Amino acid sequence: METLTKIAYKETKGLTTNYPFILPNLDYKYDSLEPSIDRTTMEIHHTKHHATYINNLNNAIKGTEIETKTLGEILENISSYSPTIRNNSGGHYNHSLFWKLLSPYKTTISDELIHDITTTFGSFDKFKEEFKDEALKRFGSGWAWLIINEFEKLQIISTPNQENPLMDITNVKGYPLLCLDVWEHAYYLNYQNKRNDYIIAFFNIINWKEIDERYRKFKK
Ligand code: MN3
Repeated sequence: METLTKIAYKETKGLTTNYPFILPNLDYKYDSLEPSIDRTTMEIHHTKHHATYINNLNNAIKGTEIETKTLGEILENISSYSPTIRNNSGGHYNHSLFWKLLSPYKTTISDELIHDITTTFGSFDKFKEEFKDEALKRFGSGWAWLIINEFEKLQIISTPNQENPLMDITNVKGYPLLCLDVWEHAYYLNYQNKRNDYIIAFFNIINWKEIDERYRKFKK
C-alpha cells in the first residue's frame, strides 16, 4: 500500500490549485481535431460538460473547510467526501488531463517509452488493441487509462463514472499517462453508438509528446 500511495502521490502533489477552480483553456481550437473529434462535440464538452463539473465542485465546497484543500488532496482523500465532490473533482481532473493529451499535430513517441510499451504489451499494436478493448468493455460511462502501477509497470485499466487512479477508492491506483473519456457525451454527436470508431480515431490525435513528458517526470 505504501508504494501504491507513493506512485499516485507523484501526480497528486503537483495538483496544487484549490477553490475556486477554473476552466483551463485548450492549447488548440475546437475544430482542430477534426475529423477525429468534431468541433461541436469539443466545444460542448469543454464549455458545458467540463465547466459544469467545475461549477458543481465549487458550489459543493464553498464555505466548507475543503476550500483550502488542493485538488490533489481532495482526490487522494476522496473517500472522506460526498459523492458530489467525488464526481465533480474527478470530472475536473480527468477532463483537464484529457485535453492536454490531445493534439491536432502528429507527435512522436520517445524510444524509451516505445521500448517500455513494447516490452509490457508485446508490441505497439497489441498495446492499442488492449487499450481499445478496455475502453470498449467499460460498461456505461467511464474512462480508460494507461498508468504506471504500484510495481512501476505500465498497465491499462478503466474506471467508472468520473473516478480515476489517484482516488483512494479505486481498485488500481497509479500515475496516469494517458486517458480516454468514453462517456457518450464525448463521441455521440459524431459516432452515435459506435464507440469502437471513436477509439480508433482517438489514436490519431494522441499527444505523445505530453505523455513522454509525464513519463519522464515520473521516472525522475
Ligand atoms: Mn467528458
